[in-house]
Amino acid sequence: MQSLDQLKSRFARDGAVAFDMSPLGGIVARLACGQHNAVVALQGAQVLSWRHGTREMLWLSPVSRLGTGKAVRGGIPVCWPWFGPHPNDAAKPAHGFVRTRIWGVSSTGTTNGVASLTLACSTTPDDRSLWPHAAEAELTVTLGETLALRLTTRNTGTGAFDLSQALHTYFRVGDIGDVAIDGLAGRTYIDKLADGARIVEPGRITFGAEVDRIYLGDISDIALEDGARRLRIASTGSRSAVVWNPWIEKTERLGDMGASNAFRRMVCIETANAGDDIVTLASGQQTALAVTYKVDGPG
Ligand code: TA6
Repeated sequence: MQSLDQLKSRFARDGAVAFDMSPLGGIVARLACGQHNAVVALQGAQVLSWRHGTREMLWLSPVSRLGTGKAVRGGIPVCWPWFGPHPNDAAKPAHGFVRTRIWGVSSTGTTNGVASLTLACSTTPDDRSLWPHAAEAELTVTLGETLALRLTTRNTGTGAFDLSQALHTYFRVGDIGDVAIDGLAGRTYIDKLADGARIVEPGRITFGAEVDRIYLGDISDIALEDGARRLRIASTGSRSAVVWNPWIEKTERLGDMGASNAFRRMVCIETANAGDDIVTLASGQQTALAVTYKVDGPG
């Protein structure tokens, strides 16, 4: 595991990439580009914060801590190498096993003020009981006027495997009652709250109860309306998007959202390979899941 001093000497980039110990209890990278900033934990390669100017764009539970053995609630968790319950053993952790792993920094950069950070995590022989394949995940986070993430998976083993994954982004909103999502009208979604019923989305999505859906098909351009503010979500390498808000009862059940009404300040829109959108990688093959977030409306 890389020490803080090693990271500072090898990968810090003046004015663009710095490393320090977060008050949450783990090493983080701090990216800066002009008046924009992002914070990425080495644990889980998880973006914890993205400040576009003075506005925090991501929701993070106030009770989340690093190094507890539990995934941090909020920011952009990396669900890999499976999304949701384990493909054939519900007793295994949901959303894969890399959210609590310390990823290694493999590179940092700054070009024309845009800051980038690449982290990597490989499966080990000890992981075979969880997932009997060999693979490497690499996440590149790029901060400029936009925030971009690219999650590359390489099959480093001898056999093929099926991969499902998600960039499980928790967006911070003013109030869920003022939120609408455009770009998914006409798409079929799997409703996880209705025994997996498949329903065609008639129009823009608004919220008045728990929502947990996997939208399928061309989801390459989604817009999040949060009152007067608008965020564009452009993805590649994905034919599924998850929309989730836990609402009252699930917030209670989760127990780590920080407040019983915390669901009012967040919505998850996740760029994924999930549901029917599973990627099969032969030995030596790779695939990339990528998303770019652009603030459209008033900052
Ligand atoms: O992406 C939505 C979802 O699958 C929900 O069903 C809920 O379980 C959420 O992910 C959070 O999962 P986590 O394992 O982080 O508690």
